[in-house]
Amino acid sequence: ESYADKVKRDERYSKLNDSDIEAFKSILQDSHSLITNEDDVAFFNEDWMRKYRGQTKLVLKPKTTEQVSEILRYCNERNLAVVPQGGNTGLVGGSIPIFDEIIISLGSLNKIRSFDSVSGVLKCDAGLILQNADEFLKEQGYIFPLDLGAKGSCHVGGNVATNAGGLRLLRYGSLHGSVLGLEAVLPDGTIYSSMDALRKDNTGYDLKQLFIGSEGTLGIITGVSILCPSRPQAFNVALLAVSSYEAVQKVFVGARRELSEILSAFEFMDGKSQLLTSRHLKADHPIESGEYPFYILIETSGSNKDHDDEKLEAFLEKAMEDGLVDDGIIAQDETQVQNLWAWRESIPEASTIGGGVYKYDVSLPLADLYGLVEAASERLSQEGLVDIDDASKPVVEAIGYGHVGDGNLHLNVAVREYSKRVENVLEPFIYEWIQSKKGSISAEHGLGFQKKNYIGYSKTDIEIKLMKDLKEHYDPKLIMNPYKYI
Ligand code: FAD
Ligand code: 2HG
Ligand code: ZN
Repeated sequence: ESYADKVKRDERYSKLNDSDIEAFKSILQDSHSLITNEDDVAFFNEDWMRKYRGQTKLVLKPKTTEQVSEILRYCNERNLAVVPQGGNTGLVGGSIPIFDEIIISLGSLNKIRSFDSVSGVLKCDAGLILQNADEFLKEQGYIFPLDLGAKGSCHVGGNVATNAGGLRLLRYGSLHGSVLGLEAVLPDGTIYSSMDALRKDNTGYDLKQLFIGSEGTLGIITGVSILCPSRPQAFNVALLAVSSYEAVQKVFVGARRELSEILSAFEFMDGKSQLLTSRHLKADHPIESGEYPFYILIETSGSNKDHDDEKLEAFLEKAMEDGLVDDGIIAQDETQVQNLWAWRESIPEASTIGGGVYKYDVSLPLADLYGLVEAASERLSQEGLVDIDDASKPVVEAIGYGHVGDGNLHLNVAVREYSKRVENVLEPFIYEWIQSKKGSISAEHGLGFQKKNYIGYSKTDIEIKLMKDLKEHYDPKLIMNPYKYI
């Protein structure tokens, strides 16, 4: 997608020269930590959706917090703009440069620092891959309090920088609660650390919160201290089919009431999303893809399998008797658990089936949640833009799914190519619709580059001014992740 019309390179930033490269080589002390080869750099310049492409000529991969500090101090003095990059799985174009900003990848800062098996506090480097963190915790009988489809690539630091929500926020809450401390490097090289943080500590401002969800605009997170729950011993997953969005809401109310403390995820998917996923996975749906207008995935987790099985079965029996659930399946073993989850977790990939996707990650009052998918679909149809089988139409399908338990919808408009025509039909229409329902234009993915001009739909002028004041205080030369939301 071309975005040169949206933003111009800011000439206040210096251009990289040979002596800069020499300076970085001497900081990093290792030729593998500095990438300049065009083919290798290309990988870091492009985002997961292949929607945004930067033009950096340099990727730095520091191995220590001190190296990050020296790099930032140098860049700040030289007015060189930078982009922190974790696993590059972000979905709003925040992790790639817009022009020639230097990428600072955290991929080599990836060690577990310590784990306290009594308190459950994990301390790790920011570049640790989420799945690696969880696998380590599994051996200790603990679980990472965040889970998401990108776990094999995303970093714990990237999760904190985006305040990722994911599939189990319903159970374990937001990172604003579970992160106990951070280590971060400010643009002038100052190392801030609250890694020794305790569960309770009311001594002044809670500074770490500023970095959680800051999307690389204030500093680089290098270390994370996080409280991890005990790993549940029993997991159950059920996939259900229902005939209306009304029924989705009723099943949710019932699940909270009857499954209560063992409910760990409540996700919904529309029939269209399951049809696309079926084509993407080249597999038959466990129930029947597209046959029902809505599907629900319920996960329970607890400490006693018999107890959980009994509760889930009784709940489903009642939901079917009440006519809320039309069909359903309960996973019988670990393979089936994974298989049922795949029909939810593969949707982001399935949404790229046509070549591109416009993503809207929104918070809405539950009653209005699916209304946005209907409104967007109607608008696209009125314009004659959608057809799942007709390759001459730019849009494949508009699908809705998400973390219904958190009031978080993912509207994905799968397209055959990125085009201004489709974008103009969708934006700002979608943002206006969300504002009219008092929702948020980003529930969990952040603003990044995609929504940089739309923050006003969810924040007041005063809020935006306070954010800008903070940004200018911590990053007076504005070298951190420029051209993005702030
Ligand atoms: P990146 O993409 O590399 O970076 C994201 C942003 O954080 C950028 O602005 C970057 O500059 C900044 N950043 C990264 N690391 C640091 C650091 N160490 N210090 C400072 N800034 C940093 N998100 C959800 O909330 N819930 C989901 O369920 C979910 N599922 C996903 C499923 C898939 C298949 C994919 C592709 C993405 C999904 N996401 C989800 C998006 C989500 O934002 C990311 O997966 C994840 O949190 C980003 O981590 P990352 O390491 O890839 O960060
Ligand atoms: C999810 O919940 C992620 O699967 C990704 O947040 C959503 O791709 C999306 O739009
Ligand atoms: Zn999500």
